[in-house]
Amino acid sequence: MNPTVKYEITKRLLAANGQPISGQQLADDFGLSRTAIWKHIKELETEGFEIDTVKKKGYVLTSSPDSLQAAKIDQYLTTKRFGRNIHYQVTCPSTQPIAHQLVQAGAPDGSVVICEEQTAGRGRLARAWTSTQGKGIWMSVIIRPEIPPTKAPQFTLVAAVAVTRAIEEVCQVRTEIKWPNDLLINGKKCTGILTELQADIDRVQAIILGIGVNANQHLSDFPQEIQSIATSIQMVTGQPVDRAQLVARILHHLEIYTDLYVKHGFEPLKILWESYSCTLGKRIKAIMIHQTIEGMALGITNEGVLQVKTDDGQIHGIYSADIEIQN
Ligand code: BT5
Repeated sequence: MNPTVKYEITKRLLAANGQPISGQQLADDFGLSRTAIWKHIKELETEGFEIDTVKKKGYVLTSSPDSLQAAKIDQYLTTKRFGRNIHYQVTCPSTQPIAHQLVQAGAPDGSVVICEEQTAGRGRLARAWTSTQGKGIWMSVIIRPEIPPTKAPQFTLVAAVAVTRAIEEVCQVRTEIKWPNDLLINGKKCTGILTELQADIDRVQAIILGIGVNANQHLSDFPQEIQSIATSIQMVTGQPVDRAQLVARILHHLEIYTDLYVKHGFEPLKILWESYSCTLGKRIKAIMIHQTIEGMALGITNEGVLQVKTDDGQIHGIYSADIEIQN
């Protein structure tokens, strides 16, 4: 069965807003028989779409599954490039290696790999990322900016601002950014960001931005060992999140902030980042692979480097670390 036709039929049904769509019209538009259209409709039903057949009028979509397939995201998309090429899988080990392969195959700027469940989701330093089936947003966005590799790490901060804004707008809840890659609600982690890179010596080929958002989990969906540190948006607001709408909004802000960053650098985004930060002005412990530094988090530079003042008055620039906030 042609996946493009199925995608287009799904889009048409979603856009019809409960109005019937004639089977004959679909058949004419796609150059197929009515039986072929009917087969696509039956397949959509196996995927959880509920479709009534109304005599002499056509097909009516009465409900659609809570899934992240392209047609569902597409109905909310406002972007030019981001999310215009979506690779959807129900389950996969991790969206990151798939995105890396797509980069090699020439996937365009703004391509997205997204799934319902990751069986081997990953965080930084090969840590595990829990990605429960159908409850969150597990996606990798391929970005192809014209920048040198030294400007790539700030994409974690750019993405943090984009996701924060999107969650605030779609779910009416404020998240705080814990430098560099965590979004917290009430001090618990609801989003993690993983920035990976394919680059030549002097030019970025692609940034592979992994974004994991806990949307609709209950506490029992998290493994015991992270129940005290993790949260989901629904756990805080009590409202289920329309994941497809949130994905589209994240992509909306990500496209705008990416373009802004590539054109004007981090400075215009820094004020926004600072306004959402829960790290600055606090006493923190920065745990790095070979060193731990304790002190006051003063600010970030335009390069995204965290500045920490230790008790002896020295100021240290920290490029990457795990942060514990102490007050
Ligand atoms: C991160 O790493 O926070 C980056 C997470 C990126 C996940 C996305 S999902 C789509 C894409 N595909 C992938 O395979 N990954 C990306 P880090 O800062 O190292 O945090 C990892 C730590 O967060 C773990 O060691 C746990 O303590 C905790 N953790 C694991 N799963 C979690 C979850 N679902 N919610 C909150 N905390 C979690």
